[in-house]
Amino acid sequence: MKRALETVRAVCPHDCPDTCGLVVSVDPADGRAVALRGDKDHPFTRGFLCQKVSNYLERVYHPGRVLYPMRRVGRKGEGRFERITWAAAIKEIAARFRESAASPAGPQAVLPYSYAGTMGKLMYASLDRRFFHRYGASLLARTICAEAGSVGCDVTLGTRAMIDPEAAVHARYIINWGSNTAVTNSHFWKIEFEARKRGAKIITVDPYRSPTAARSDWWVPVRPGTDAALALGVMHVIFREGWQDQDYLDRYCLGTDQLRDRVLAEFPPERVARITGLSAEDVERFAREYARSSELFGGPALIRLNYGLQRHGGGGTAVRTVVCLPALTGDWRHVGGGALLSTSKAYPFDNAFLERPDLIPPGTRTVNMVQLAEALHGELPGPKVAALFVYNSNPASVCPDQSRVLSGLKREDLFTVVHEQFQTDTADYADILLPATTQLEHFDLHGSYGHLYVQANNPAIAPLGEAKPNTEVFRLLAREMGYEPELFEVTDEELAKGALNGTNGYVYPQREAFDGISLDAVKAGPVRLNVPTNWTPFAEGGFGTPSGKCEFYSEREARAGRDPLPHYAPPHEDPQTRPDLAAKYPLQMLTPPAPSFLNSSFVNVDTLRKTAGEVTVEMHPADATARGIADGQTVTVFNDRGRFRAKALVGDAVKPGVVVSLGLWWARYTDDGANCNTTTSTALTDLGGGATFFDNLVEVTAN
Ligand SMILES: Nc1nc2c(c(=O)[nH]1)N[C@H]1C(S)=C(S)[C@@H](COP(=O)(O)OP(=O)(O)OC[C@H]3O[C@@H](n4cnc5c(=O)[nH]c(N)nc54)[C@H](O)[C@@H]3O)O[C@H]1N2
Ligand SMILES: Nc1nc2c(c(=O)[nH]1)N[C@H]1C(S)=C(S)[C@@H](COP(=O)(O)OP(=O)(O)OC[C@H]3O[C@@H](n4cnc5c(=O)[nH]c(N)nc54)[C@H](O)[C@@H]3O)O[C@H]1N2
Ligand SMILES: [Mo]
Repeated sequence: MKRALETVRAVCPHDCPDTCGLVVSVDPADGRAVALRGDKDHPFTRGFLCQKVSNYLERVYHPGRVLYPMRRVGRKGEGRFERITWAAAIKEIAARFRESAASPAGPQAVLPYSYAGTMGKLMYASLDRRFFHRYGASLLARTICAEAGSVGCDVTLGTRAMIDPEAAVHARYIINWGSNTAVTNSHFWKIEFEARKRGAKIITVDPYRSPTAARSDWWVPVRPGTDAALALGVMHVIFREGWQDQDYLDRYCLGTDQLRDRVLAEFPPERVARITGLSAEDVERFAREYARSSELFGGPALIRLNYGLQRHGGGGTAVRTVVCLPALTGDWRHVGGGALLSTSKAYPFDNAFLERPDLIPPGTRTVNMVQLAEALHGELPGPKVAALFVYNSNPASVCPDQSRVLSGLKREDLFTVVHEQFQTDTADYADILLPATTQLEHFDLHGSYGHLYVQANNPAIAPLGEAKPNTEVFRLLAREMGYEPELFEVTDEELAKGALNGTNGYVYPQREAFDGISLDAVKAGPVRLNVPTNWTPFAEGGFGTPSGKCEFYSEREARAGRDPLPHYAPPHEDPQTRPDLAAKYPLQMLTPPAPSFLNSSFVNVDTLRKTAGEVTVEMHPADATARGIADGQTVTVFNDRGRFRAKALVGDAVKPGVVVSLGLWWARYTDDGANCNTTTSTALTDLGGGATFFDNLVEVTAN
């Protein structure tokens, strides 16, 4: 007789706004997961999964899983290892850490390096942070993705731009701004399409005709890094025509007169057209449709703002500027109107309880993760990194200035630990490689940055091989170091309970969002935060800024010695302001991830790599012809930092002067062992110290 399968409720842990509910079927006879599908009862993700996660069991049971602790036997980067025991691995790591702490460089020569391989609250940041804080390691500024926009939003709104994503069905003019929503946020894209059925118009502001742009009613091909200029031009037209919601401005905003004076004087559509590469008519049309959305389309306008515009020198200011728009039009008043970057701040998790920042020794330096190349070569203030502990991240593939990251990882005097599920490009450089569990093998608690439900991930299967969750690795290390049991002998469930109970962390705007939400309830299925249906957080102002208003004029920015008003800051590598650099490298290159990868995750899953095809570079026929490049030909993309080979795709997905190479490939699956990050730079954004991956001038040659 066939035995009934057990079903377990789980959560997709990957760095994506959708945070899907999963249902895993396990065969009790051998404890093996035999099926994984979307949770139909999840109010937001409704049972639909992306291609990557529908194939998740291929990832979990991948023959390339790291299953045992290992020590390097070959040269660094060769990826040859021998199996050792957990006890030996932990002993060796602790000994190296003690050695570092006793050396003249001190504990700050140890650098933890992690990002969002998993977004689970416990595996992303809990005992790992406690451990490194207790030890006194260098702090890591986790800036590689979202910091420019977070700080940009914060200047204007005092929190992230957010609305209830489910309310977006009521929007009637939807702008995907630097957002490949159809791919990177596919459940929200469904909502956009539902709104479209009800009469909404969908537009996409993107230099690349992404899948989202291609399926929108209007593709607005702004020149890379010039979004702030576009937004300021739109404001010019709104004020010139008197289309602003003066009542909203008078009640809830600060600095309207200064903003109006600036945009009327400095950002007429003709100037904006020269900066952005759009026509003045398109700027006028954009402003008209946006500001008069109710009249023209029957409802409010919504900006789905994402990360594309942030990854440029002026990316922080671009976000700061774009999120001023819904206050000008008063769209925040209306259900579904406003702007949405991230709902993460709606969750009042007690991060201080999880991470214990009070343990950080005073004066500890912070290393910006974008500048790993500099950190490994001893070019930052403070001690040269002597030991690196990598988890939840694959810096050899995802960091800018890849050649210098790799030469740093090759240093013979560097001790590198990598805790991973797979032998990634980074793992190849490890001295000690530790096996990590996947989401099916551990417990975790989840918020989301794209919806408003709290979820628990229940473990479905036993850890494969000797894999251990992140929390357990730091329990073992803390024990070996002799650290306080009250800090580390805490179970994952206790951590989750504490995270749900507390409200010590920075929380805005809804402190009560967790009231009455118990861990038991969350383990049984997704629980909506305590926020009203069709939540409109800023309908009556109530912003998180010091003044409580939407701050066009920012006293904080003035005090920091920066421009107190929204403005346009050109990219670092801008052909208009850097003609010297553009003479050598005339093409602005964007490198967003290929749809079937998640940054560098999933590249090793055969089905998904086949879908992605190969490394390509998309270019306009005018640029191809000028270089004697034919469609389908292999070309070299390069600048002073590095080079990589790619297949040229010649077509009209980009305008002249822009090229796109979808990432983020692992070295072993490319012809030349390099990916697009050989060409990207470690220069930072104007606000937040973020990465500038898309601010990158290159040349392409036909050989
Ligand atoms: N399938 C899939 N989903 C993902 C991810 C993934 O790798 N794969 N990554 C996840 C993560 S970590 C993140 S942060 C999010 C990212 O989500 P998105 O921000 O939606 O994704 P990106 O592809 O990085 O960038 C979006 C678009 O911005 C465009 N862009 C580049 N420069 C500019 C510019 O100057 N101005 C404007 N207006 N647009 C510009 C790019 O061409 C790209 O089409 O997605 C998450 N979801
Ligand atoms: N050129 C260019 N570079 C980019 C980007 C781009 O668009 N263009 N995107 C940037 C963005 S948006 C981001 S967010 C970063 C992402 O950079 P990363 O955070 O490094 O993301 P991933 O490439 O997904 O690698 C995550 C790794 O964590 C591992 N992992 C998953 N779960 C666990 C776990 O529970 N424990 C441990 N120990 N490991 C685990 C996975 O196997 C995977 O190898 O990349 C950035 N890099
Ligand atoms: Mo990201």
